[in-house]
Amino acid sequence: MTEQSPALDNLLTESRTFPPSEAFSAQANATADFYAEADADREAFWAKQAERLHWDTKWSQVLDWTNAPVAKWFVGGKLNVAYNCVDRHVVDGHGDQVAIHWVGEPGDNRDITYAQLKDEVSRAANAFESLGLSAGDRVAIQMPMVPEAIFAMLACARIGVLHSVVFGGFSPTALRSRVDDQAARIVITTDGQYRRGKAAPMKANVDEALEGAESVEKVIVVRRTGDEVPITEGRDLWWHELVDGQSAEHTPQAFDSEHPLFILYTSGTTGKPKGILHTSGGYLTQAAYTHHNVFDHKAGEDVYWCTADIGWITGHTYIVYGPLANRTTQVVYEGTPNTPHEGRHWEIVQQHKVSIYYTAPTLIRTFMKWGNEIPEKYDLSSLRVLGSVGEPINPEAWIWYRENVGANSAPIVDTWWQTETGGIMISPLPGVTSTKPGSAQKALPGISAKVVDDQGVEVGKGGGGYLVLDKPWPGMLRGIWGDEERFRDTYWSRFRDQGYYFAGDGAKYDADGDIWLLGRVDDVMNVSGHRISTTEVESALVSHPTVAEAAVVGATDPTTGQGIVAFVILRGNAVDGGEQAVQELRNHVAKEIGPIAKPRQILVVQELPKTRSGKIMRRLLRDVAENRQVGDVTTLADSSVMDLISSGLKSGK
Ligand code: 6R9
Repeated sequence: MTEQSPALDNLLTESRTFPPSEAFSAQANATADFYAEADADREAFWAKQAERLHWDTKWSQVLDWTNAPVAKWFVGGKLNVAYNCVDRHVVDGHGDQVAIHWVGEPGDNRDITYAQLKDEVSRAANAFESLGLSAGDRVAIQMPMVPEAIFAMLACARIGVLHSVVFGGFSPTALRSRVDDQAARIVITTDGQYRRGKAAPMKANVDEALEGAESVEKVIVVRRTGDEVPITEGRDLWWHELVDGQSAEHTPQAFDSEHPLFILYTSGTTGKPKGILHTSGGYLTQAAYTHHNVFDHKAGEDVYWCTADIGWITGHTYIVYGPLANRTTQVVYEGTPNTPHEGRHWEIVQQHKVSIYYTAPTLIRTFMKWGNEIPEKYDLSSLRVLGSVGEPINPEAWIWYRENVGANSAPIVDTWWQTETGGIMISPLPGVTSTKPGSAQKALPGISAKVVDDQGVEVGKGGGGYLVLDKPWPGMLRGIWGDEERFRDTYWSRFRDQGYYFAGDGAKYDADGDIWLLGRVDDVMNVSGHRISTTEVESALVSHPTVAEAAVVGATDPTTGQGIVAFVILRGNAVDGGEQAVQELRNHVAKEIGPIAKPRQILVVQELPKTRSGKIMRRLLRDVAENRQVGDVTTLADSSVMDLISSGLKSGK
């Protein structure tokens, strides 16, 4: 693939734009001159952003890049991340403000104020110290979205221990490889978790994972479902027995700005998961700065809701660290979006008057599939900013989101970033940017991104190629846990001469110079010499009224090199996927993009294989399209999906 020109055929054209309203701009946190200010002196700009935080010792240097690609930000500075996210708001007189409106799946609720959060985090920190944990140790957390998961993360941060959150749906094998890789001393979990209205076991999976795990000394179990679980004497401890009796006083210690904060494993599409390492001062600065400006967040006024799971980087940066550093009042919801009914999210928005809502395209397409009449039943007038993250958002899904959720007025911020970047990198600024459906548009002030060709030369307007980050940024990863060589290899070797970070994504500039993300470069297909992005074909399919979701892969083809194979889920009320419907879809793609992009084959399926963050695992679909045995499914959110697809295809459904 590397020998070919990286230029993608820019086939799909989308030209709608939505300028911000004057009223919104007048009150917006961000202004257009941020770009010029940051360009004039990037380090001064970031130093100003770091002033959002409480530093026990001020830094002496903003950036040290002499040991590139391992950056040091706010060199010499000292801070406590948990103090910044919790205590200081209480000290500033906001102890009674609700930090978390927690909504349990079965209908139970808990409102937690900043003062209560401070007590909970302090007790947990005291408990962890009583077990002998100290700065630099590692703790693995596999939990559903319960408040104790957030307490545990912050308690780790408070004592300088690295947490590593493993998505609740991951298998025992996936958990074990992560626990071993970091040599975690403690694992925290729950007895069970609610999924789709039912209590499912969690501790049992952890027990299976930890059989013979040498590094693990204790397992702390939070009671959630109340189901009985086997307890291993000497190893297992109940959270309530260990934590509840502890003192609510705990003095936070200031750690170096570069003290490690957490490890988060990212699946990647192939190979062993990478333990992405983040540190303290720079990460928290970028988290707070981006959350404030990209979501136009106003402390004490907005009610914010990010629907991510804490097992994903989005849950780390935009549920825990960014929002809490900014004294946000937020909703945290435990369950699935259709439990007990398909309007659950809108019911929560209405009840809590949510004003900022941040979710993933996969969920937006699911809402489309369920039908417009569901959100129509609720009062969504409190919503004023909408966000999207995780994948390119198809223009049709973007427009649906705007019309059916945002009352045709709330700005949509399509935020591009990665586990590795720590925080948002490319996004419109609400109140500043005229938004475009399907484009993340511009690097944020202080961030620099480029689209380059194979040689690392920036392409012109209208050109396509690879997305790179050409200047260091505060939230950047500081390495892959235990594997410095892989860190350099994966991200820094492709454009070594230029010193660029290679993001692994394809992208293009439009005529205005705005950036459009085109998916992972491994997802680019080559059909008769034309490089076509899976994203564009998927967007064309989703723009057809009968299609709710689509996943496209390139399968080896004797005549064209690769042939396009599409997997589609039809909308709730759509006709079933007979031969005629499939023909119509093929013709629709040909009309939208061009005959070259016409799928060779379209398969109607009930589900698509997705990761915890809703990304489609095309590698597995490629296996199906090429009639191969399906590969490793351990990072799927629901590992039974592949069986469903294979059996559906066999039975001709
Ligand atoms: C935050 C997160 C990173 C990959 C990234 C890209 C895709 C994320 C996107 C997007 C287009 C967006 N991605 N946001 N693509 N537009 N707004 O998702 O982190 O799980 O590490 O995934 O997700 O392909 O490279 P992570």
